[in-house]
Amino acid sequence: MQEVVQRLLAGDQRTLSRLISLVERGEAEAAQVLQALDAHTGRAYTVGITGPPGAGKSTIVDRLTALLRRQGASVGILAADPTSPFSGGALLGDRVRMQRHYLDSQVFIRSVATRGQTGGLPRTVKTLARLLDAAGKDVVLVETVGVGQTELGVLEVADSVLLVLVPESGDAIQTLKAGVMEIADIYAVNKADRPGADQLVSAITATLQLSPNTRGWTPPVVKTEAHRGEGLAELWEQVEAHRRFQTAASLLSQRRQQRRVKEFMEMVEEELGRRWKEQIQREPGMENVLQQVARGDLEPYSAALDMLKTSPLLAGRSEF
Ligand SMILES: Nc1nc2c(ncn2[C@@H]2O[C@H](COP(=O)(O)OP(=O)(O)OP(=O)(O)O)[C@@H](O)[C@H]2O)c(=O)[nH]1
Ligand SMILES: [Mg+2]
Repeated sequence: MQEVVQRLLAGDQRTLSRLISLVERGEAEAAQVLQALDAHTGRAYTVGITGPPGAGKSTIVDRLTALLRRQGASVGILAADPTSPFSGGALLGDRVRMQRHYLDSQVFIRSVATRGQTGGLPRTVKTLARLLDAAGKDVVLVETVGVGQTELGVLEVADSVLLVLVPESGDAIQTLKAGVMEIADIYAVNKADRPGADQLVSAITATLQLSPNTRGWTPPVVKTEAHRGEGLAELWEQVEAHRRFQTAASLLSQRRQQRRVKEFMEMVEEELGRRWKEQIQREPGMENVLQQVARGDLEPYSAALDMLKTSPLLAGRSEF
């Protein structure tokens, strides 16, 4: 195991790939590896890129990666693939869009399936971001499609959140209405080559002025034309500015501490859920209870609570 850890710390991409699979499959060895790596994390800066489907998130990620590579920074990319009806074929498109980085040993790209997760990002993304951090990536970019409230999860993994909106899209206005704006640290109005970009910038700015600014940071709005690489340098400058702001105000460490606690809680929940299911399946009489619930002899809501009350797993724990 020690050898694997050493190889990862040295930035070996194949080891990184293997460890990511280990974590995704939830294998026992993952815990030891993560523990050994923990002291080597905290260096990478994580940026979440979210926004409606097709807004240009992957194009921005691709361009930012190129820019960061020119600055000599190494980059890890996690693309949350929601496998939702909204984004069919997105992954293939991303592969094409990010093709030029696949051969670069200083860029690591991985898509993370989020199938079956309800809302937000799966816990795994937080864990994987830490792996990329330990592997020495200077910047970790996390792309997530935001539909409705789902992009809120990106808050929990990123040091800075970039919300990508586009003119001429009902989505943008929906997003403004949905209050999702609160999560964004920086706005990109992408596809600024299209009509309506300036109006969208004004609309965002106006909305920001209405919402009370409790964080001491007014999110900048940057116009971009990602497909041509326009505005990307300014966008990254704003990320850097946000990083400096958060560091100076001790907000960055706070944010990261909260993230660790959140990951811990999610892991507890996940593991409890898993153990419960196992236990429940083994419990004598459970088959019978399930049949009664199915037939209508037992009411699902109250029967679940009754079952928990009498389960040996919780015996003597009245606080449940
Ligand atoms: N006109 C114009 N097209 C753009 C711009 N940026 C990206 N595109 C195009 O918009 C399309 C979608 O871009 P993506 O980067 O795949 O968007 P995405 O947000 O990652 O999409 P999903 O991951 O599927 O939600 C592609 O065809 C891009 O070439 C831009 O600034 N202007
Ligand atoms: Mg994409």
